Amino acid sequence: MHHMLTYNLFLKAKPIYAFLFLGVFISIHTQSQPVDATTTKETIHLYQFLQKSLQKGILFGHQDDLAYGVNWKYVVGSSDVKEAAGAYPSVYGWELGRIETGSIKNIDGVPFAKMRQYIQSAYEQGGIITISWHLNNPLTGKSAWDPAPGTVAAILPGGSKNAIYNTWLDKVSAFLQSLKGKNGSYIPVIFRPFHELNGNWFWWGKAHCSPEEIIHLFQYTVHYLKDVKNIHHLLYAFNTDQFQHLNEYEERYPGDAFVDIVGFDIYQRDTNGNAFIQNLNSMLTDLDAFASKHKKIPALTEFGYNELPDKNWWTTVFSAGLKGHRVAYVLGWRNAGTKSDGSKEYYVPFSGEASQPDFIKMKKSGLFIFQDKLNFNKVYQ
Ligand code: BMA
Repeated sequence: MHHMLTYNLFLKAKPIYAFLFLGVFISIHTQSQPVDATTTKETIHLYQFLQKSLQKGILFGHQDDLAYGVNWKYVVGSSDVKEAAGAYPSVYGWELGRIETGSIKNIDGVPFAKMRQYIQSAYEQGGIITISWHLNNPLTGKSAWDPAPGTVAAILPGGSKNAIYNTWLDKVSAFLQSLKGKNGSYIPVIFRPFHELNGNWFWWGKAHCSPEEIIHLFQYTVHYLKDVKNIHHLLYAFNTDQFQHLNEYEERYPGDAFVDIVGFDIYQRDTNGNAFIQNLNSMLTDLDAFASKHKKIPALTEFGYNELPDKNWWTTVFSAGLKGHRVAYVLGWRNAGTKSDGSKEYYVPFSGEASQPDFIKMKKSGLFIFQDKLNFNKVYQ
């Protein structure tokens, strides 16, 4: 009788063992762990979810999605992606620029208090959060686009502005530590500092520092957040702008111990869709090779074709370039609408925008995963 009971229990428990086995199998198979060995349970689950999703589809993301769109601002529940395609994006990009100055609003006017709420509400629905930082130039006090030579060297340990940079990291840390879900857990964040570092437009760009300096700065930043501030709910993303060859990509890579996600940013800037597809194809092929070799998660960390001049862009260009590649997520840049200088900026459709039907077609194709396919347990538990 006793044995019978044990056997029955075993039979009942079997699916659980099968899941355990599957979990062990997946982790052995992928053989990679987040940079932060003491990261939270939710962050590890996000990391594993991103790896699994590589086999299922590409997570569709959008910058500032819940804060504003082309024709609206700060309307709770609103989203251009949702209004265009019937579902929220699954990845949400946010930007910390100006937090270092103590400002209550970011570089694009988004109050940090609202940003925190949007992040919290997306998290509860299984949304994935990634954060960039167009930080001012700590040497000159001007913007991120002030490429004064020697800035990177000045903020490294021993440099004249290292102490200032540390206080800026303290402010970033305070915001990151304020991100908690209903259950009290820290909200995992894919942190993406020093983006597009092979370009020359930011002070951390290629022409303004040596590979050793920027690598040191990236490593120092990870170390400071993780070991000095004790933040353990981050995945770290390294990303370049467009690159010609993999050696250009590798030149400023901070190393496997400092990076979880590898990517690049790409924008279509003229009407030549075929050239864009070819570019995307060749860079994604390189990125995949790099990601496989280093056991990192590949992603398209920013993309866009401003004002979407081609109404069939989503299926005939964007999807065509992505198809057949391993990409965990893509992040469309912000739908700023009409800016103060009169220029327009938007990268995803809104209701009634010309490429909306093609965007819906793209969503139906199943190549992408939107938030309607996710929930909190699936991503974080
Ligand atoms: C740029 C543009 C700017 C914005 C900046 C930081 O690419 O969208 O308008 O201020 O990103 O978000």
